[in-house]
Amino acid sequence: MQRPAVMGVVNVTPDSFSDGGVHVDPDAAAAAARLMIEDGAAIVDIGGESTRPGSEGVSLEEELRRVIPVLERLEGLPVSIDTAKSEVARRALELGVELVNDVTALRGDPELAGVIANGGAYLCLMHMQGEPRTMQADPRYDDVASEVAAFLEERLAFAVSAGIPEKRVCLDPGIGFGKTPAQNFELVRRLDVLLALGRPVLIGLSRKSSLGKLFDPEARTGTLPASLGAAVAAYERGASIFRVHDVREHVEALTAAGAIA
Ligand code: HH2
Repeated sequence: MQRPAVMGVVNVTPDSFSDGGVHVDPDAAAAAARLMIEDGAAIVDIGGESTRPGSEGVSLEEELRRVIPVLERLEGLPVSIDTAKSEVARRALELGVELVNDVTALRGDPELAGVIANGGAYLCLMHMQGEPRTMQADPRYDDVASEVAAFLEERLAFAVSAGIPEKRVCLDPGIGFGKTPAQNFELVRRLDVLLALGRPVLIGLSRKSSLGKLFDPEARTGTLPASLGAAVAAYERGASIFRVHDVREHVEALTAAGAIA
């Protein structure tokens, strides 16, 4: 079993579903990212656009205004950029960012694949059914695990054909992106179907509403203990990268799980 790697989340947004408004000041965002690295994060994911259910997206100018000052303050540290925009990625890579986390899996901006290939960056390809504005309306699958795997296999082939080496790509089933709680849990339960593609799997369960809904049908976020339990369950099924808001707690939980594994 691979050692678990934790990706800390810093959303430089007013409206992210769980940390919206917390890190809008660039000094505060950079300080939060540094603390996550001290707490054991392998990388910190900086995002300037919320993709929560119902969100509309932001302009290029606004996204740059949010993330560039933070990236400037983090030069030399392990950072990824959560963006679907090639210009944001290009500027981020110039500032030393190592990984592009694209929730559209290279279906959004046609220039993005070239920017990643030329910059020699790592890439996370994520599955999403529909788009954030409407994706939770009525998600449907015949077989969620095999449909998500087929999508990611096709997107991986596309990335490789665009010049991004396969060994630089990780795959993510996109927990909460056009999926019911039952579909999210089935994806984790059947992670072997994704692992068969031969790439590391990243999972973002942290604070997601599927976890909260186990206890309260109206919940919009999940609790920390539920996030930790779900991360360990995903680790035991082969996930190796964990995108989380509470870094120290996940590092401890996953280190314990890793010691037993
Ligand atoms: N989840 C969110 C955003 N980006 N990227 C990947 N690869 N996987 C995920 O599961 C994922 C992601 C949503 O969480 P968050 O960033 O906390 O919220 P928001 O999109 O509202 O900013």
